[in-house]
Amino acid sequence: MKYSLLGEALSNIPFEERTEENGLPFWRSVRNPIVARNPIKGVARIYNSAVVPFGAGFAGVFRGDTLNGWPLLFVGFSKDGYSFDIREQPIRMEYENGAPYEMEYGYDPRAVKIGDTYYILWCDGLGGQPTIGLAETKDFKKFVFKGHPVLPYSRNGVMFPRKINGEYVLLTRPSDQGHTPYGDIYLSYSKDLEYWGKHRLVMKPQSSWERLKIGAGAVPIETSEGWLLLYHGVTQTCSGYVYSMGGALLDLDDPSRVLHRSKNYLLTPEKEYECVGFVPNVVFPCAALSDSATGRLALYYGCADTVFGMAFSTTDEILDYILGH
Ligand code: BMA
Repeated sequence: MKYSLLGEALSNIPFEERTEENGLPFWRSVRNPIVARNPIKGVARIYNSAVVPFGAGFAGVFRGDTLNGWPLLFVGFSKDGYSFDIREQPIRMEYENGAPYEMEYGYDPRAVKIGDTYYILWCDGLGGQPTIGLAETKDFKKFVFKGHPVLPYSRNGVMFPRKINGEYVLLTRPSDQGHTPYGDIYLSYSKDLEYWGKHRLVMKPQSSWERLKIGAGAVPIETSEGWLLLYHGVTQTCSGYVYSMGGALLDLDDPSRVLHRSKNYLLTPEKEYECVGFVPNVVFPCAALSDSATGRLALYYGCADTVFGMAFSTTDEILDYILGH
């Protein structure tokens, strides 16, 4: 391996050899979509969702749009990282005192393990307005709601997988009430997961394919060259938005510093299940598994706001692509 992955080894990472030669660093699973339409009773579409290693397999927090059009979060488990047993009851959260947390809606979840705790972040309603919700779980059965790190309006909350200089670090994308036609990635620090501050701008749209807005995607991956951030970028065409995936490397000690950033996208809607659906032309990364022993990476991403897919790459291919473009 040319570049090292500094995270943990994951010997059971799902992985497939390269099948696509389109000049991009990622290739899609031949099993896509891994979650198809109408996946569980009462849910029409599961797409932008989070997957993490859990026990001997994997756990997922899924965005499911119900038959009345309302987005909620669902939990699921998998032995192999491909087939998930997704529970039909939406996730119920509680406050630390055991009182139920009434979630207005929940979408685009991310999940990260820090120490022995999994933190779930998602787009949550606060007074009906979108912002980031934060919850913790150890077993994916009991979810304790920890509050809203930032005020409305915000989306795409993603936490780094370890403290940096003694503090938790959170990426967000301040926005507005609707389908925001702008947006930059910011970060905030916290010593206790309760009070967040020291807000910094990380990056703004740069290339034409992301000229409207960008938002953090998967949990940043620690490499010898910096934090690998896979993010989504949106452009506007005469027939609507197009969501692609970009890649950047952030400074390990000061992740508000962008060291390198690819001018080209790393993945863009090409397959029919990415180009046709509830919202056409969307690839929306939310999670990535990585194996430090081999440098392999498995990406989970939503496709056309309709189904859920996977793509694969290696740290060497991704970093060479970012550094070369
Ligand atoms: C964003 C979010 C995502 C969605 C995308 C494309 O604003 O709502 O959940 O995938 O739009 O519709």
